[in-house]
Amino acid sequence: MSTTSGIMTLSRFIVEQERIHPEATGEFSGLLSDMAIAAKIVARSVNKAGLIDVLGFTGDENIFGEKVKKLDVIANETIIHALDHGGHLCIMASEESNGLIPIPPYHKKGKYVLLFDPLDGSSNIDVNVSIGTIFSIFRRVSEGEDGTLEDCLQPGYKQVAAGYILYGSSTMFVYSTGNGVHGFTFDPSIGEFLLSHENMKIPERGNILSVNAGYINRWEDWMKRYFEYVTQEDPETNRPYSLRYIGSLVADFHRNLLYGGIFLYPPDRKNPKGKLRLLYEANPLAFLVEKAGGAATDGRQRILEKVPADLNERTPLIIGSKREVELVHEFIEGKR
Ligand code: AHM
Ligand code: MG
Repeated sequence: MSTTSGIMTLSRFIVEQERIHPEATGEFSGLLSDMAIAAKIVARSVNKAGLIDVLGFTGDENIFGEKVKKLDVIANETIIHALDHGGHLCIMASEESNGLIPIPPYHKKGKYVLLFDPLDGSSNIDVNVSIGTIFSIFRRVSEGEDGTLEDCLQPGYKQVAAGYILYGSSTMFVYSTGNGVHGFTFDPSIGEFLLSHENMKIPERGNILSVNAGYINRWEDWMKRYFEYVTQEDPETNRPYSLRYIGSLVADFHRNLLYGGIFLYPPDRKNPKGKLRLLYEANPLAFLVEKAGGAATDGRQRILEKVPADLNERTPLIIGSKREVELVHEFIEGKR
């Protein structure tokens, strides 16, 4: 006999979490709920992505004479418009927008700051491979009504919440407010995210390695030695690590979170600071991985301790199971 008593929707979960904090005003819950609505709208666009060609929208303009927007632009605009009028935010910034995104003057301002990458994994958008949205939430530090750059350039350990939406074989909403990392799977038949992965913990070790090994000749010496090491037969497991690289950070991160392993985007000869963005990619995932028991560094320090100098700052990223990150550091420090 089926029962619905055990079903926990994202909205109910958010409200129940709020009850744990008697001082909560509901503003934060409202912000997360708006994010969930944005996620559903973006998921709908992502699911229709392949139909653009079928419907003949191949040129710069669609049949209505409108410009066909790229999916990452659509996702960016969707998130901005789903969140700019809720009264919860004072400022936003996005990987897709230049500079700060102010809250329009006619909307109420709130005490939170939202930073996001609307559609991560852009090279996979047109080929039906998993992509995602990543978000990071801070409490404002500036005085005055409108948020400022200072509100956006806070170190990652000050995040009050972070999460991602993975548009994969199903759509998932994963987030943490510091109290566990929780995953919800979208059920399109009822239009709700349902709790499917409560309190996720990343295994302490894992032999999945996610890195773009095509850059091997640009890598620094420690990275080449590490790669050589993990591609040898491991006497314990009788096999080398498995290389798994989707090219969508969210999807690679999600798999490694569940199975254990490590993702690296190291510095290289061409990109001494790596490629990934501190504010929109590294910080939110570092927050999540630490809450799940893992680790994230730039090879020198914890990602969450880095003080950003500008919105588009890039950082090398080493993120995943705790022991795997420690192993990489042994190579960086020349111990191996
Ligand atoms: P994007 O924000 O333009 O999509 O770039 C970020 C993506 C990550 O999702 C992915 O891990 C990485 O870039 C892949 O880069 P590369 O092709 O250099 O391996
Ligand atoms: Mg990105």
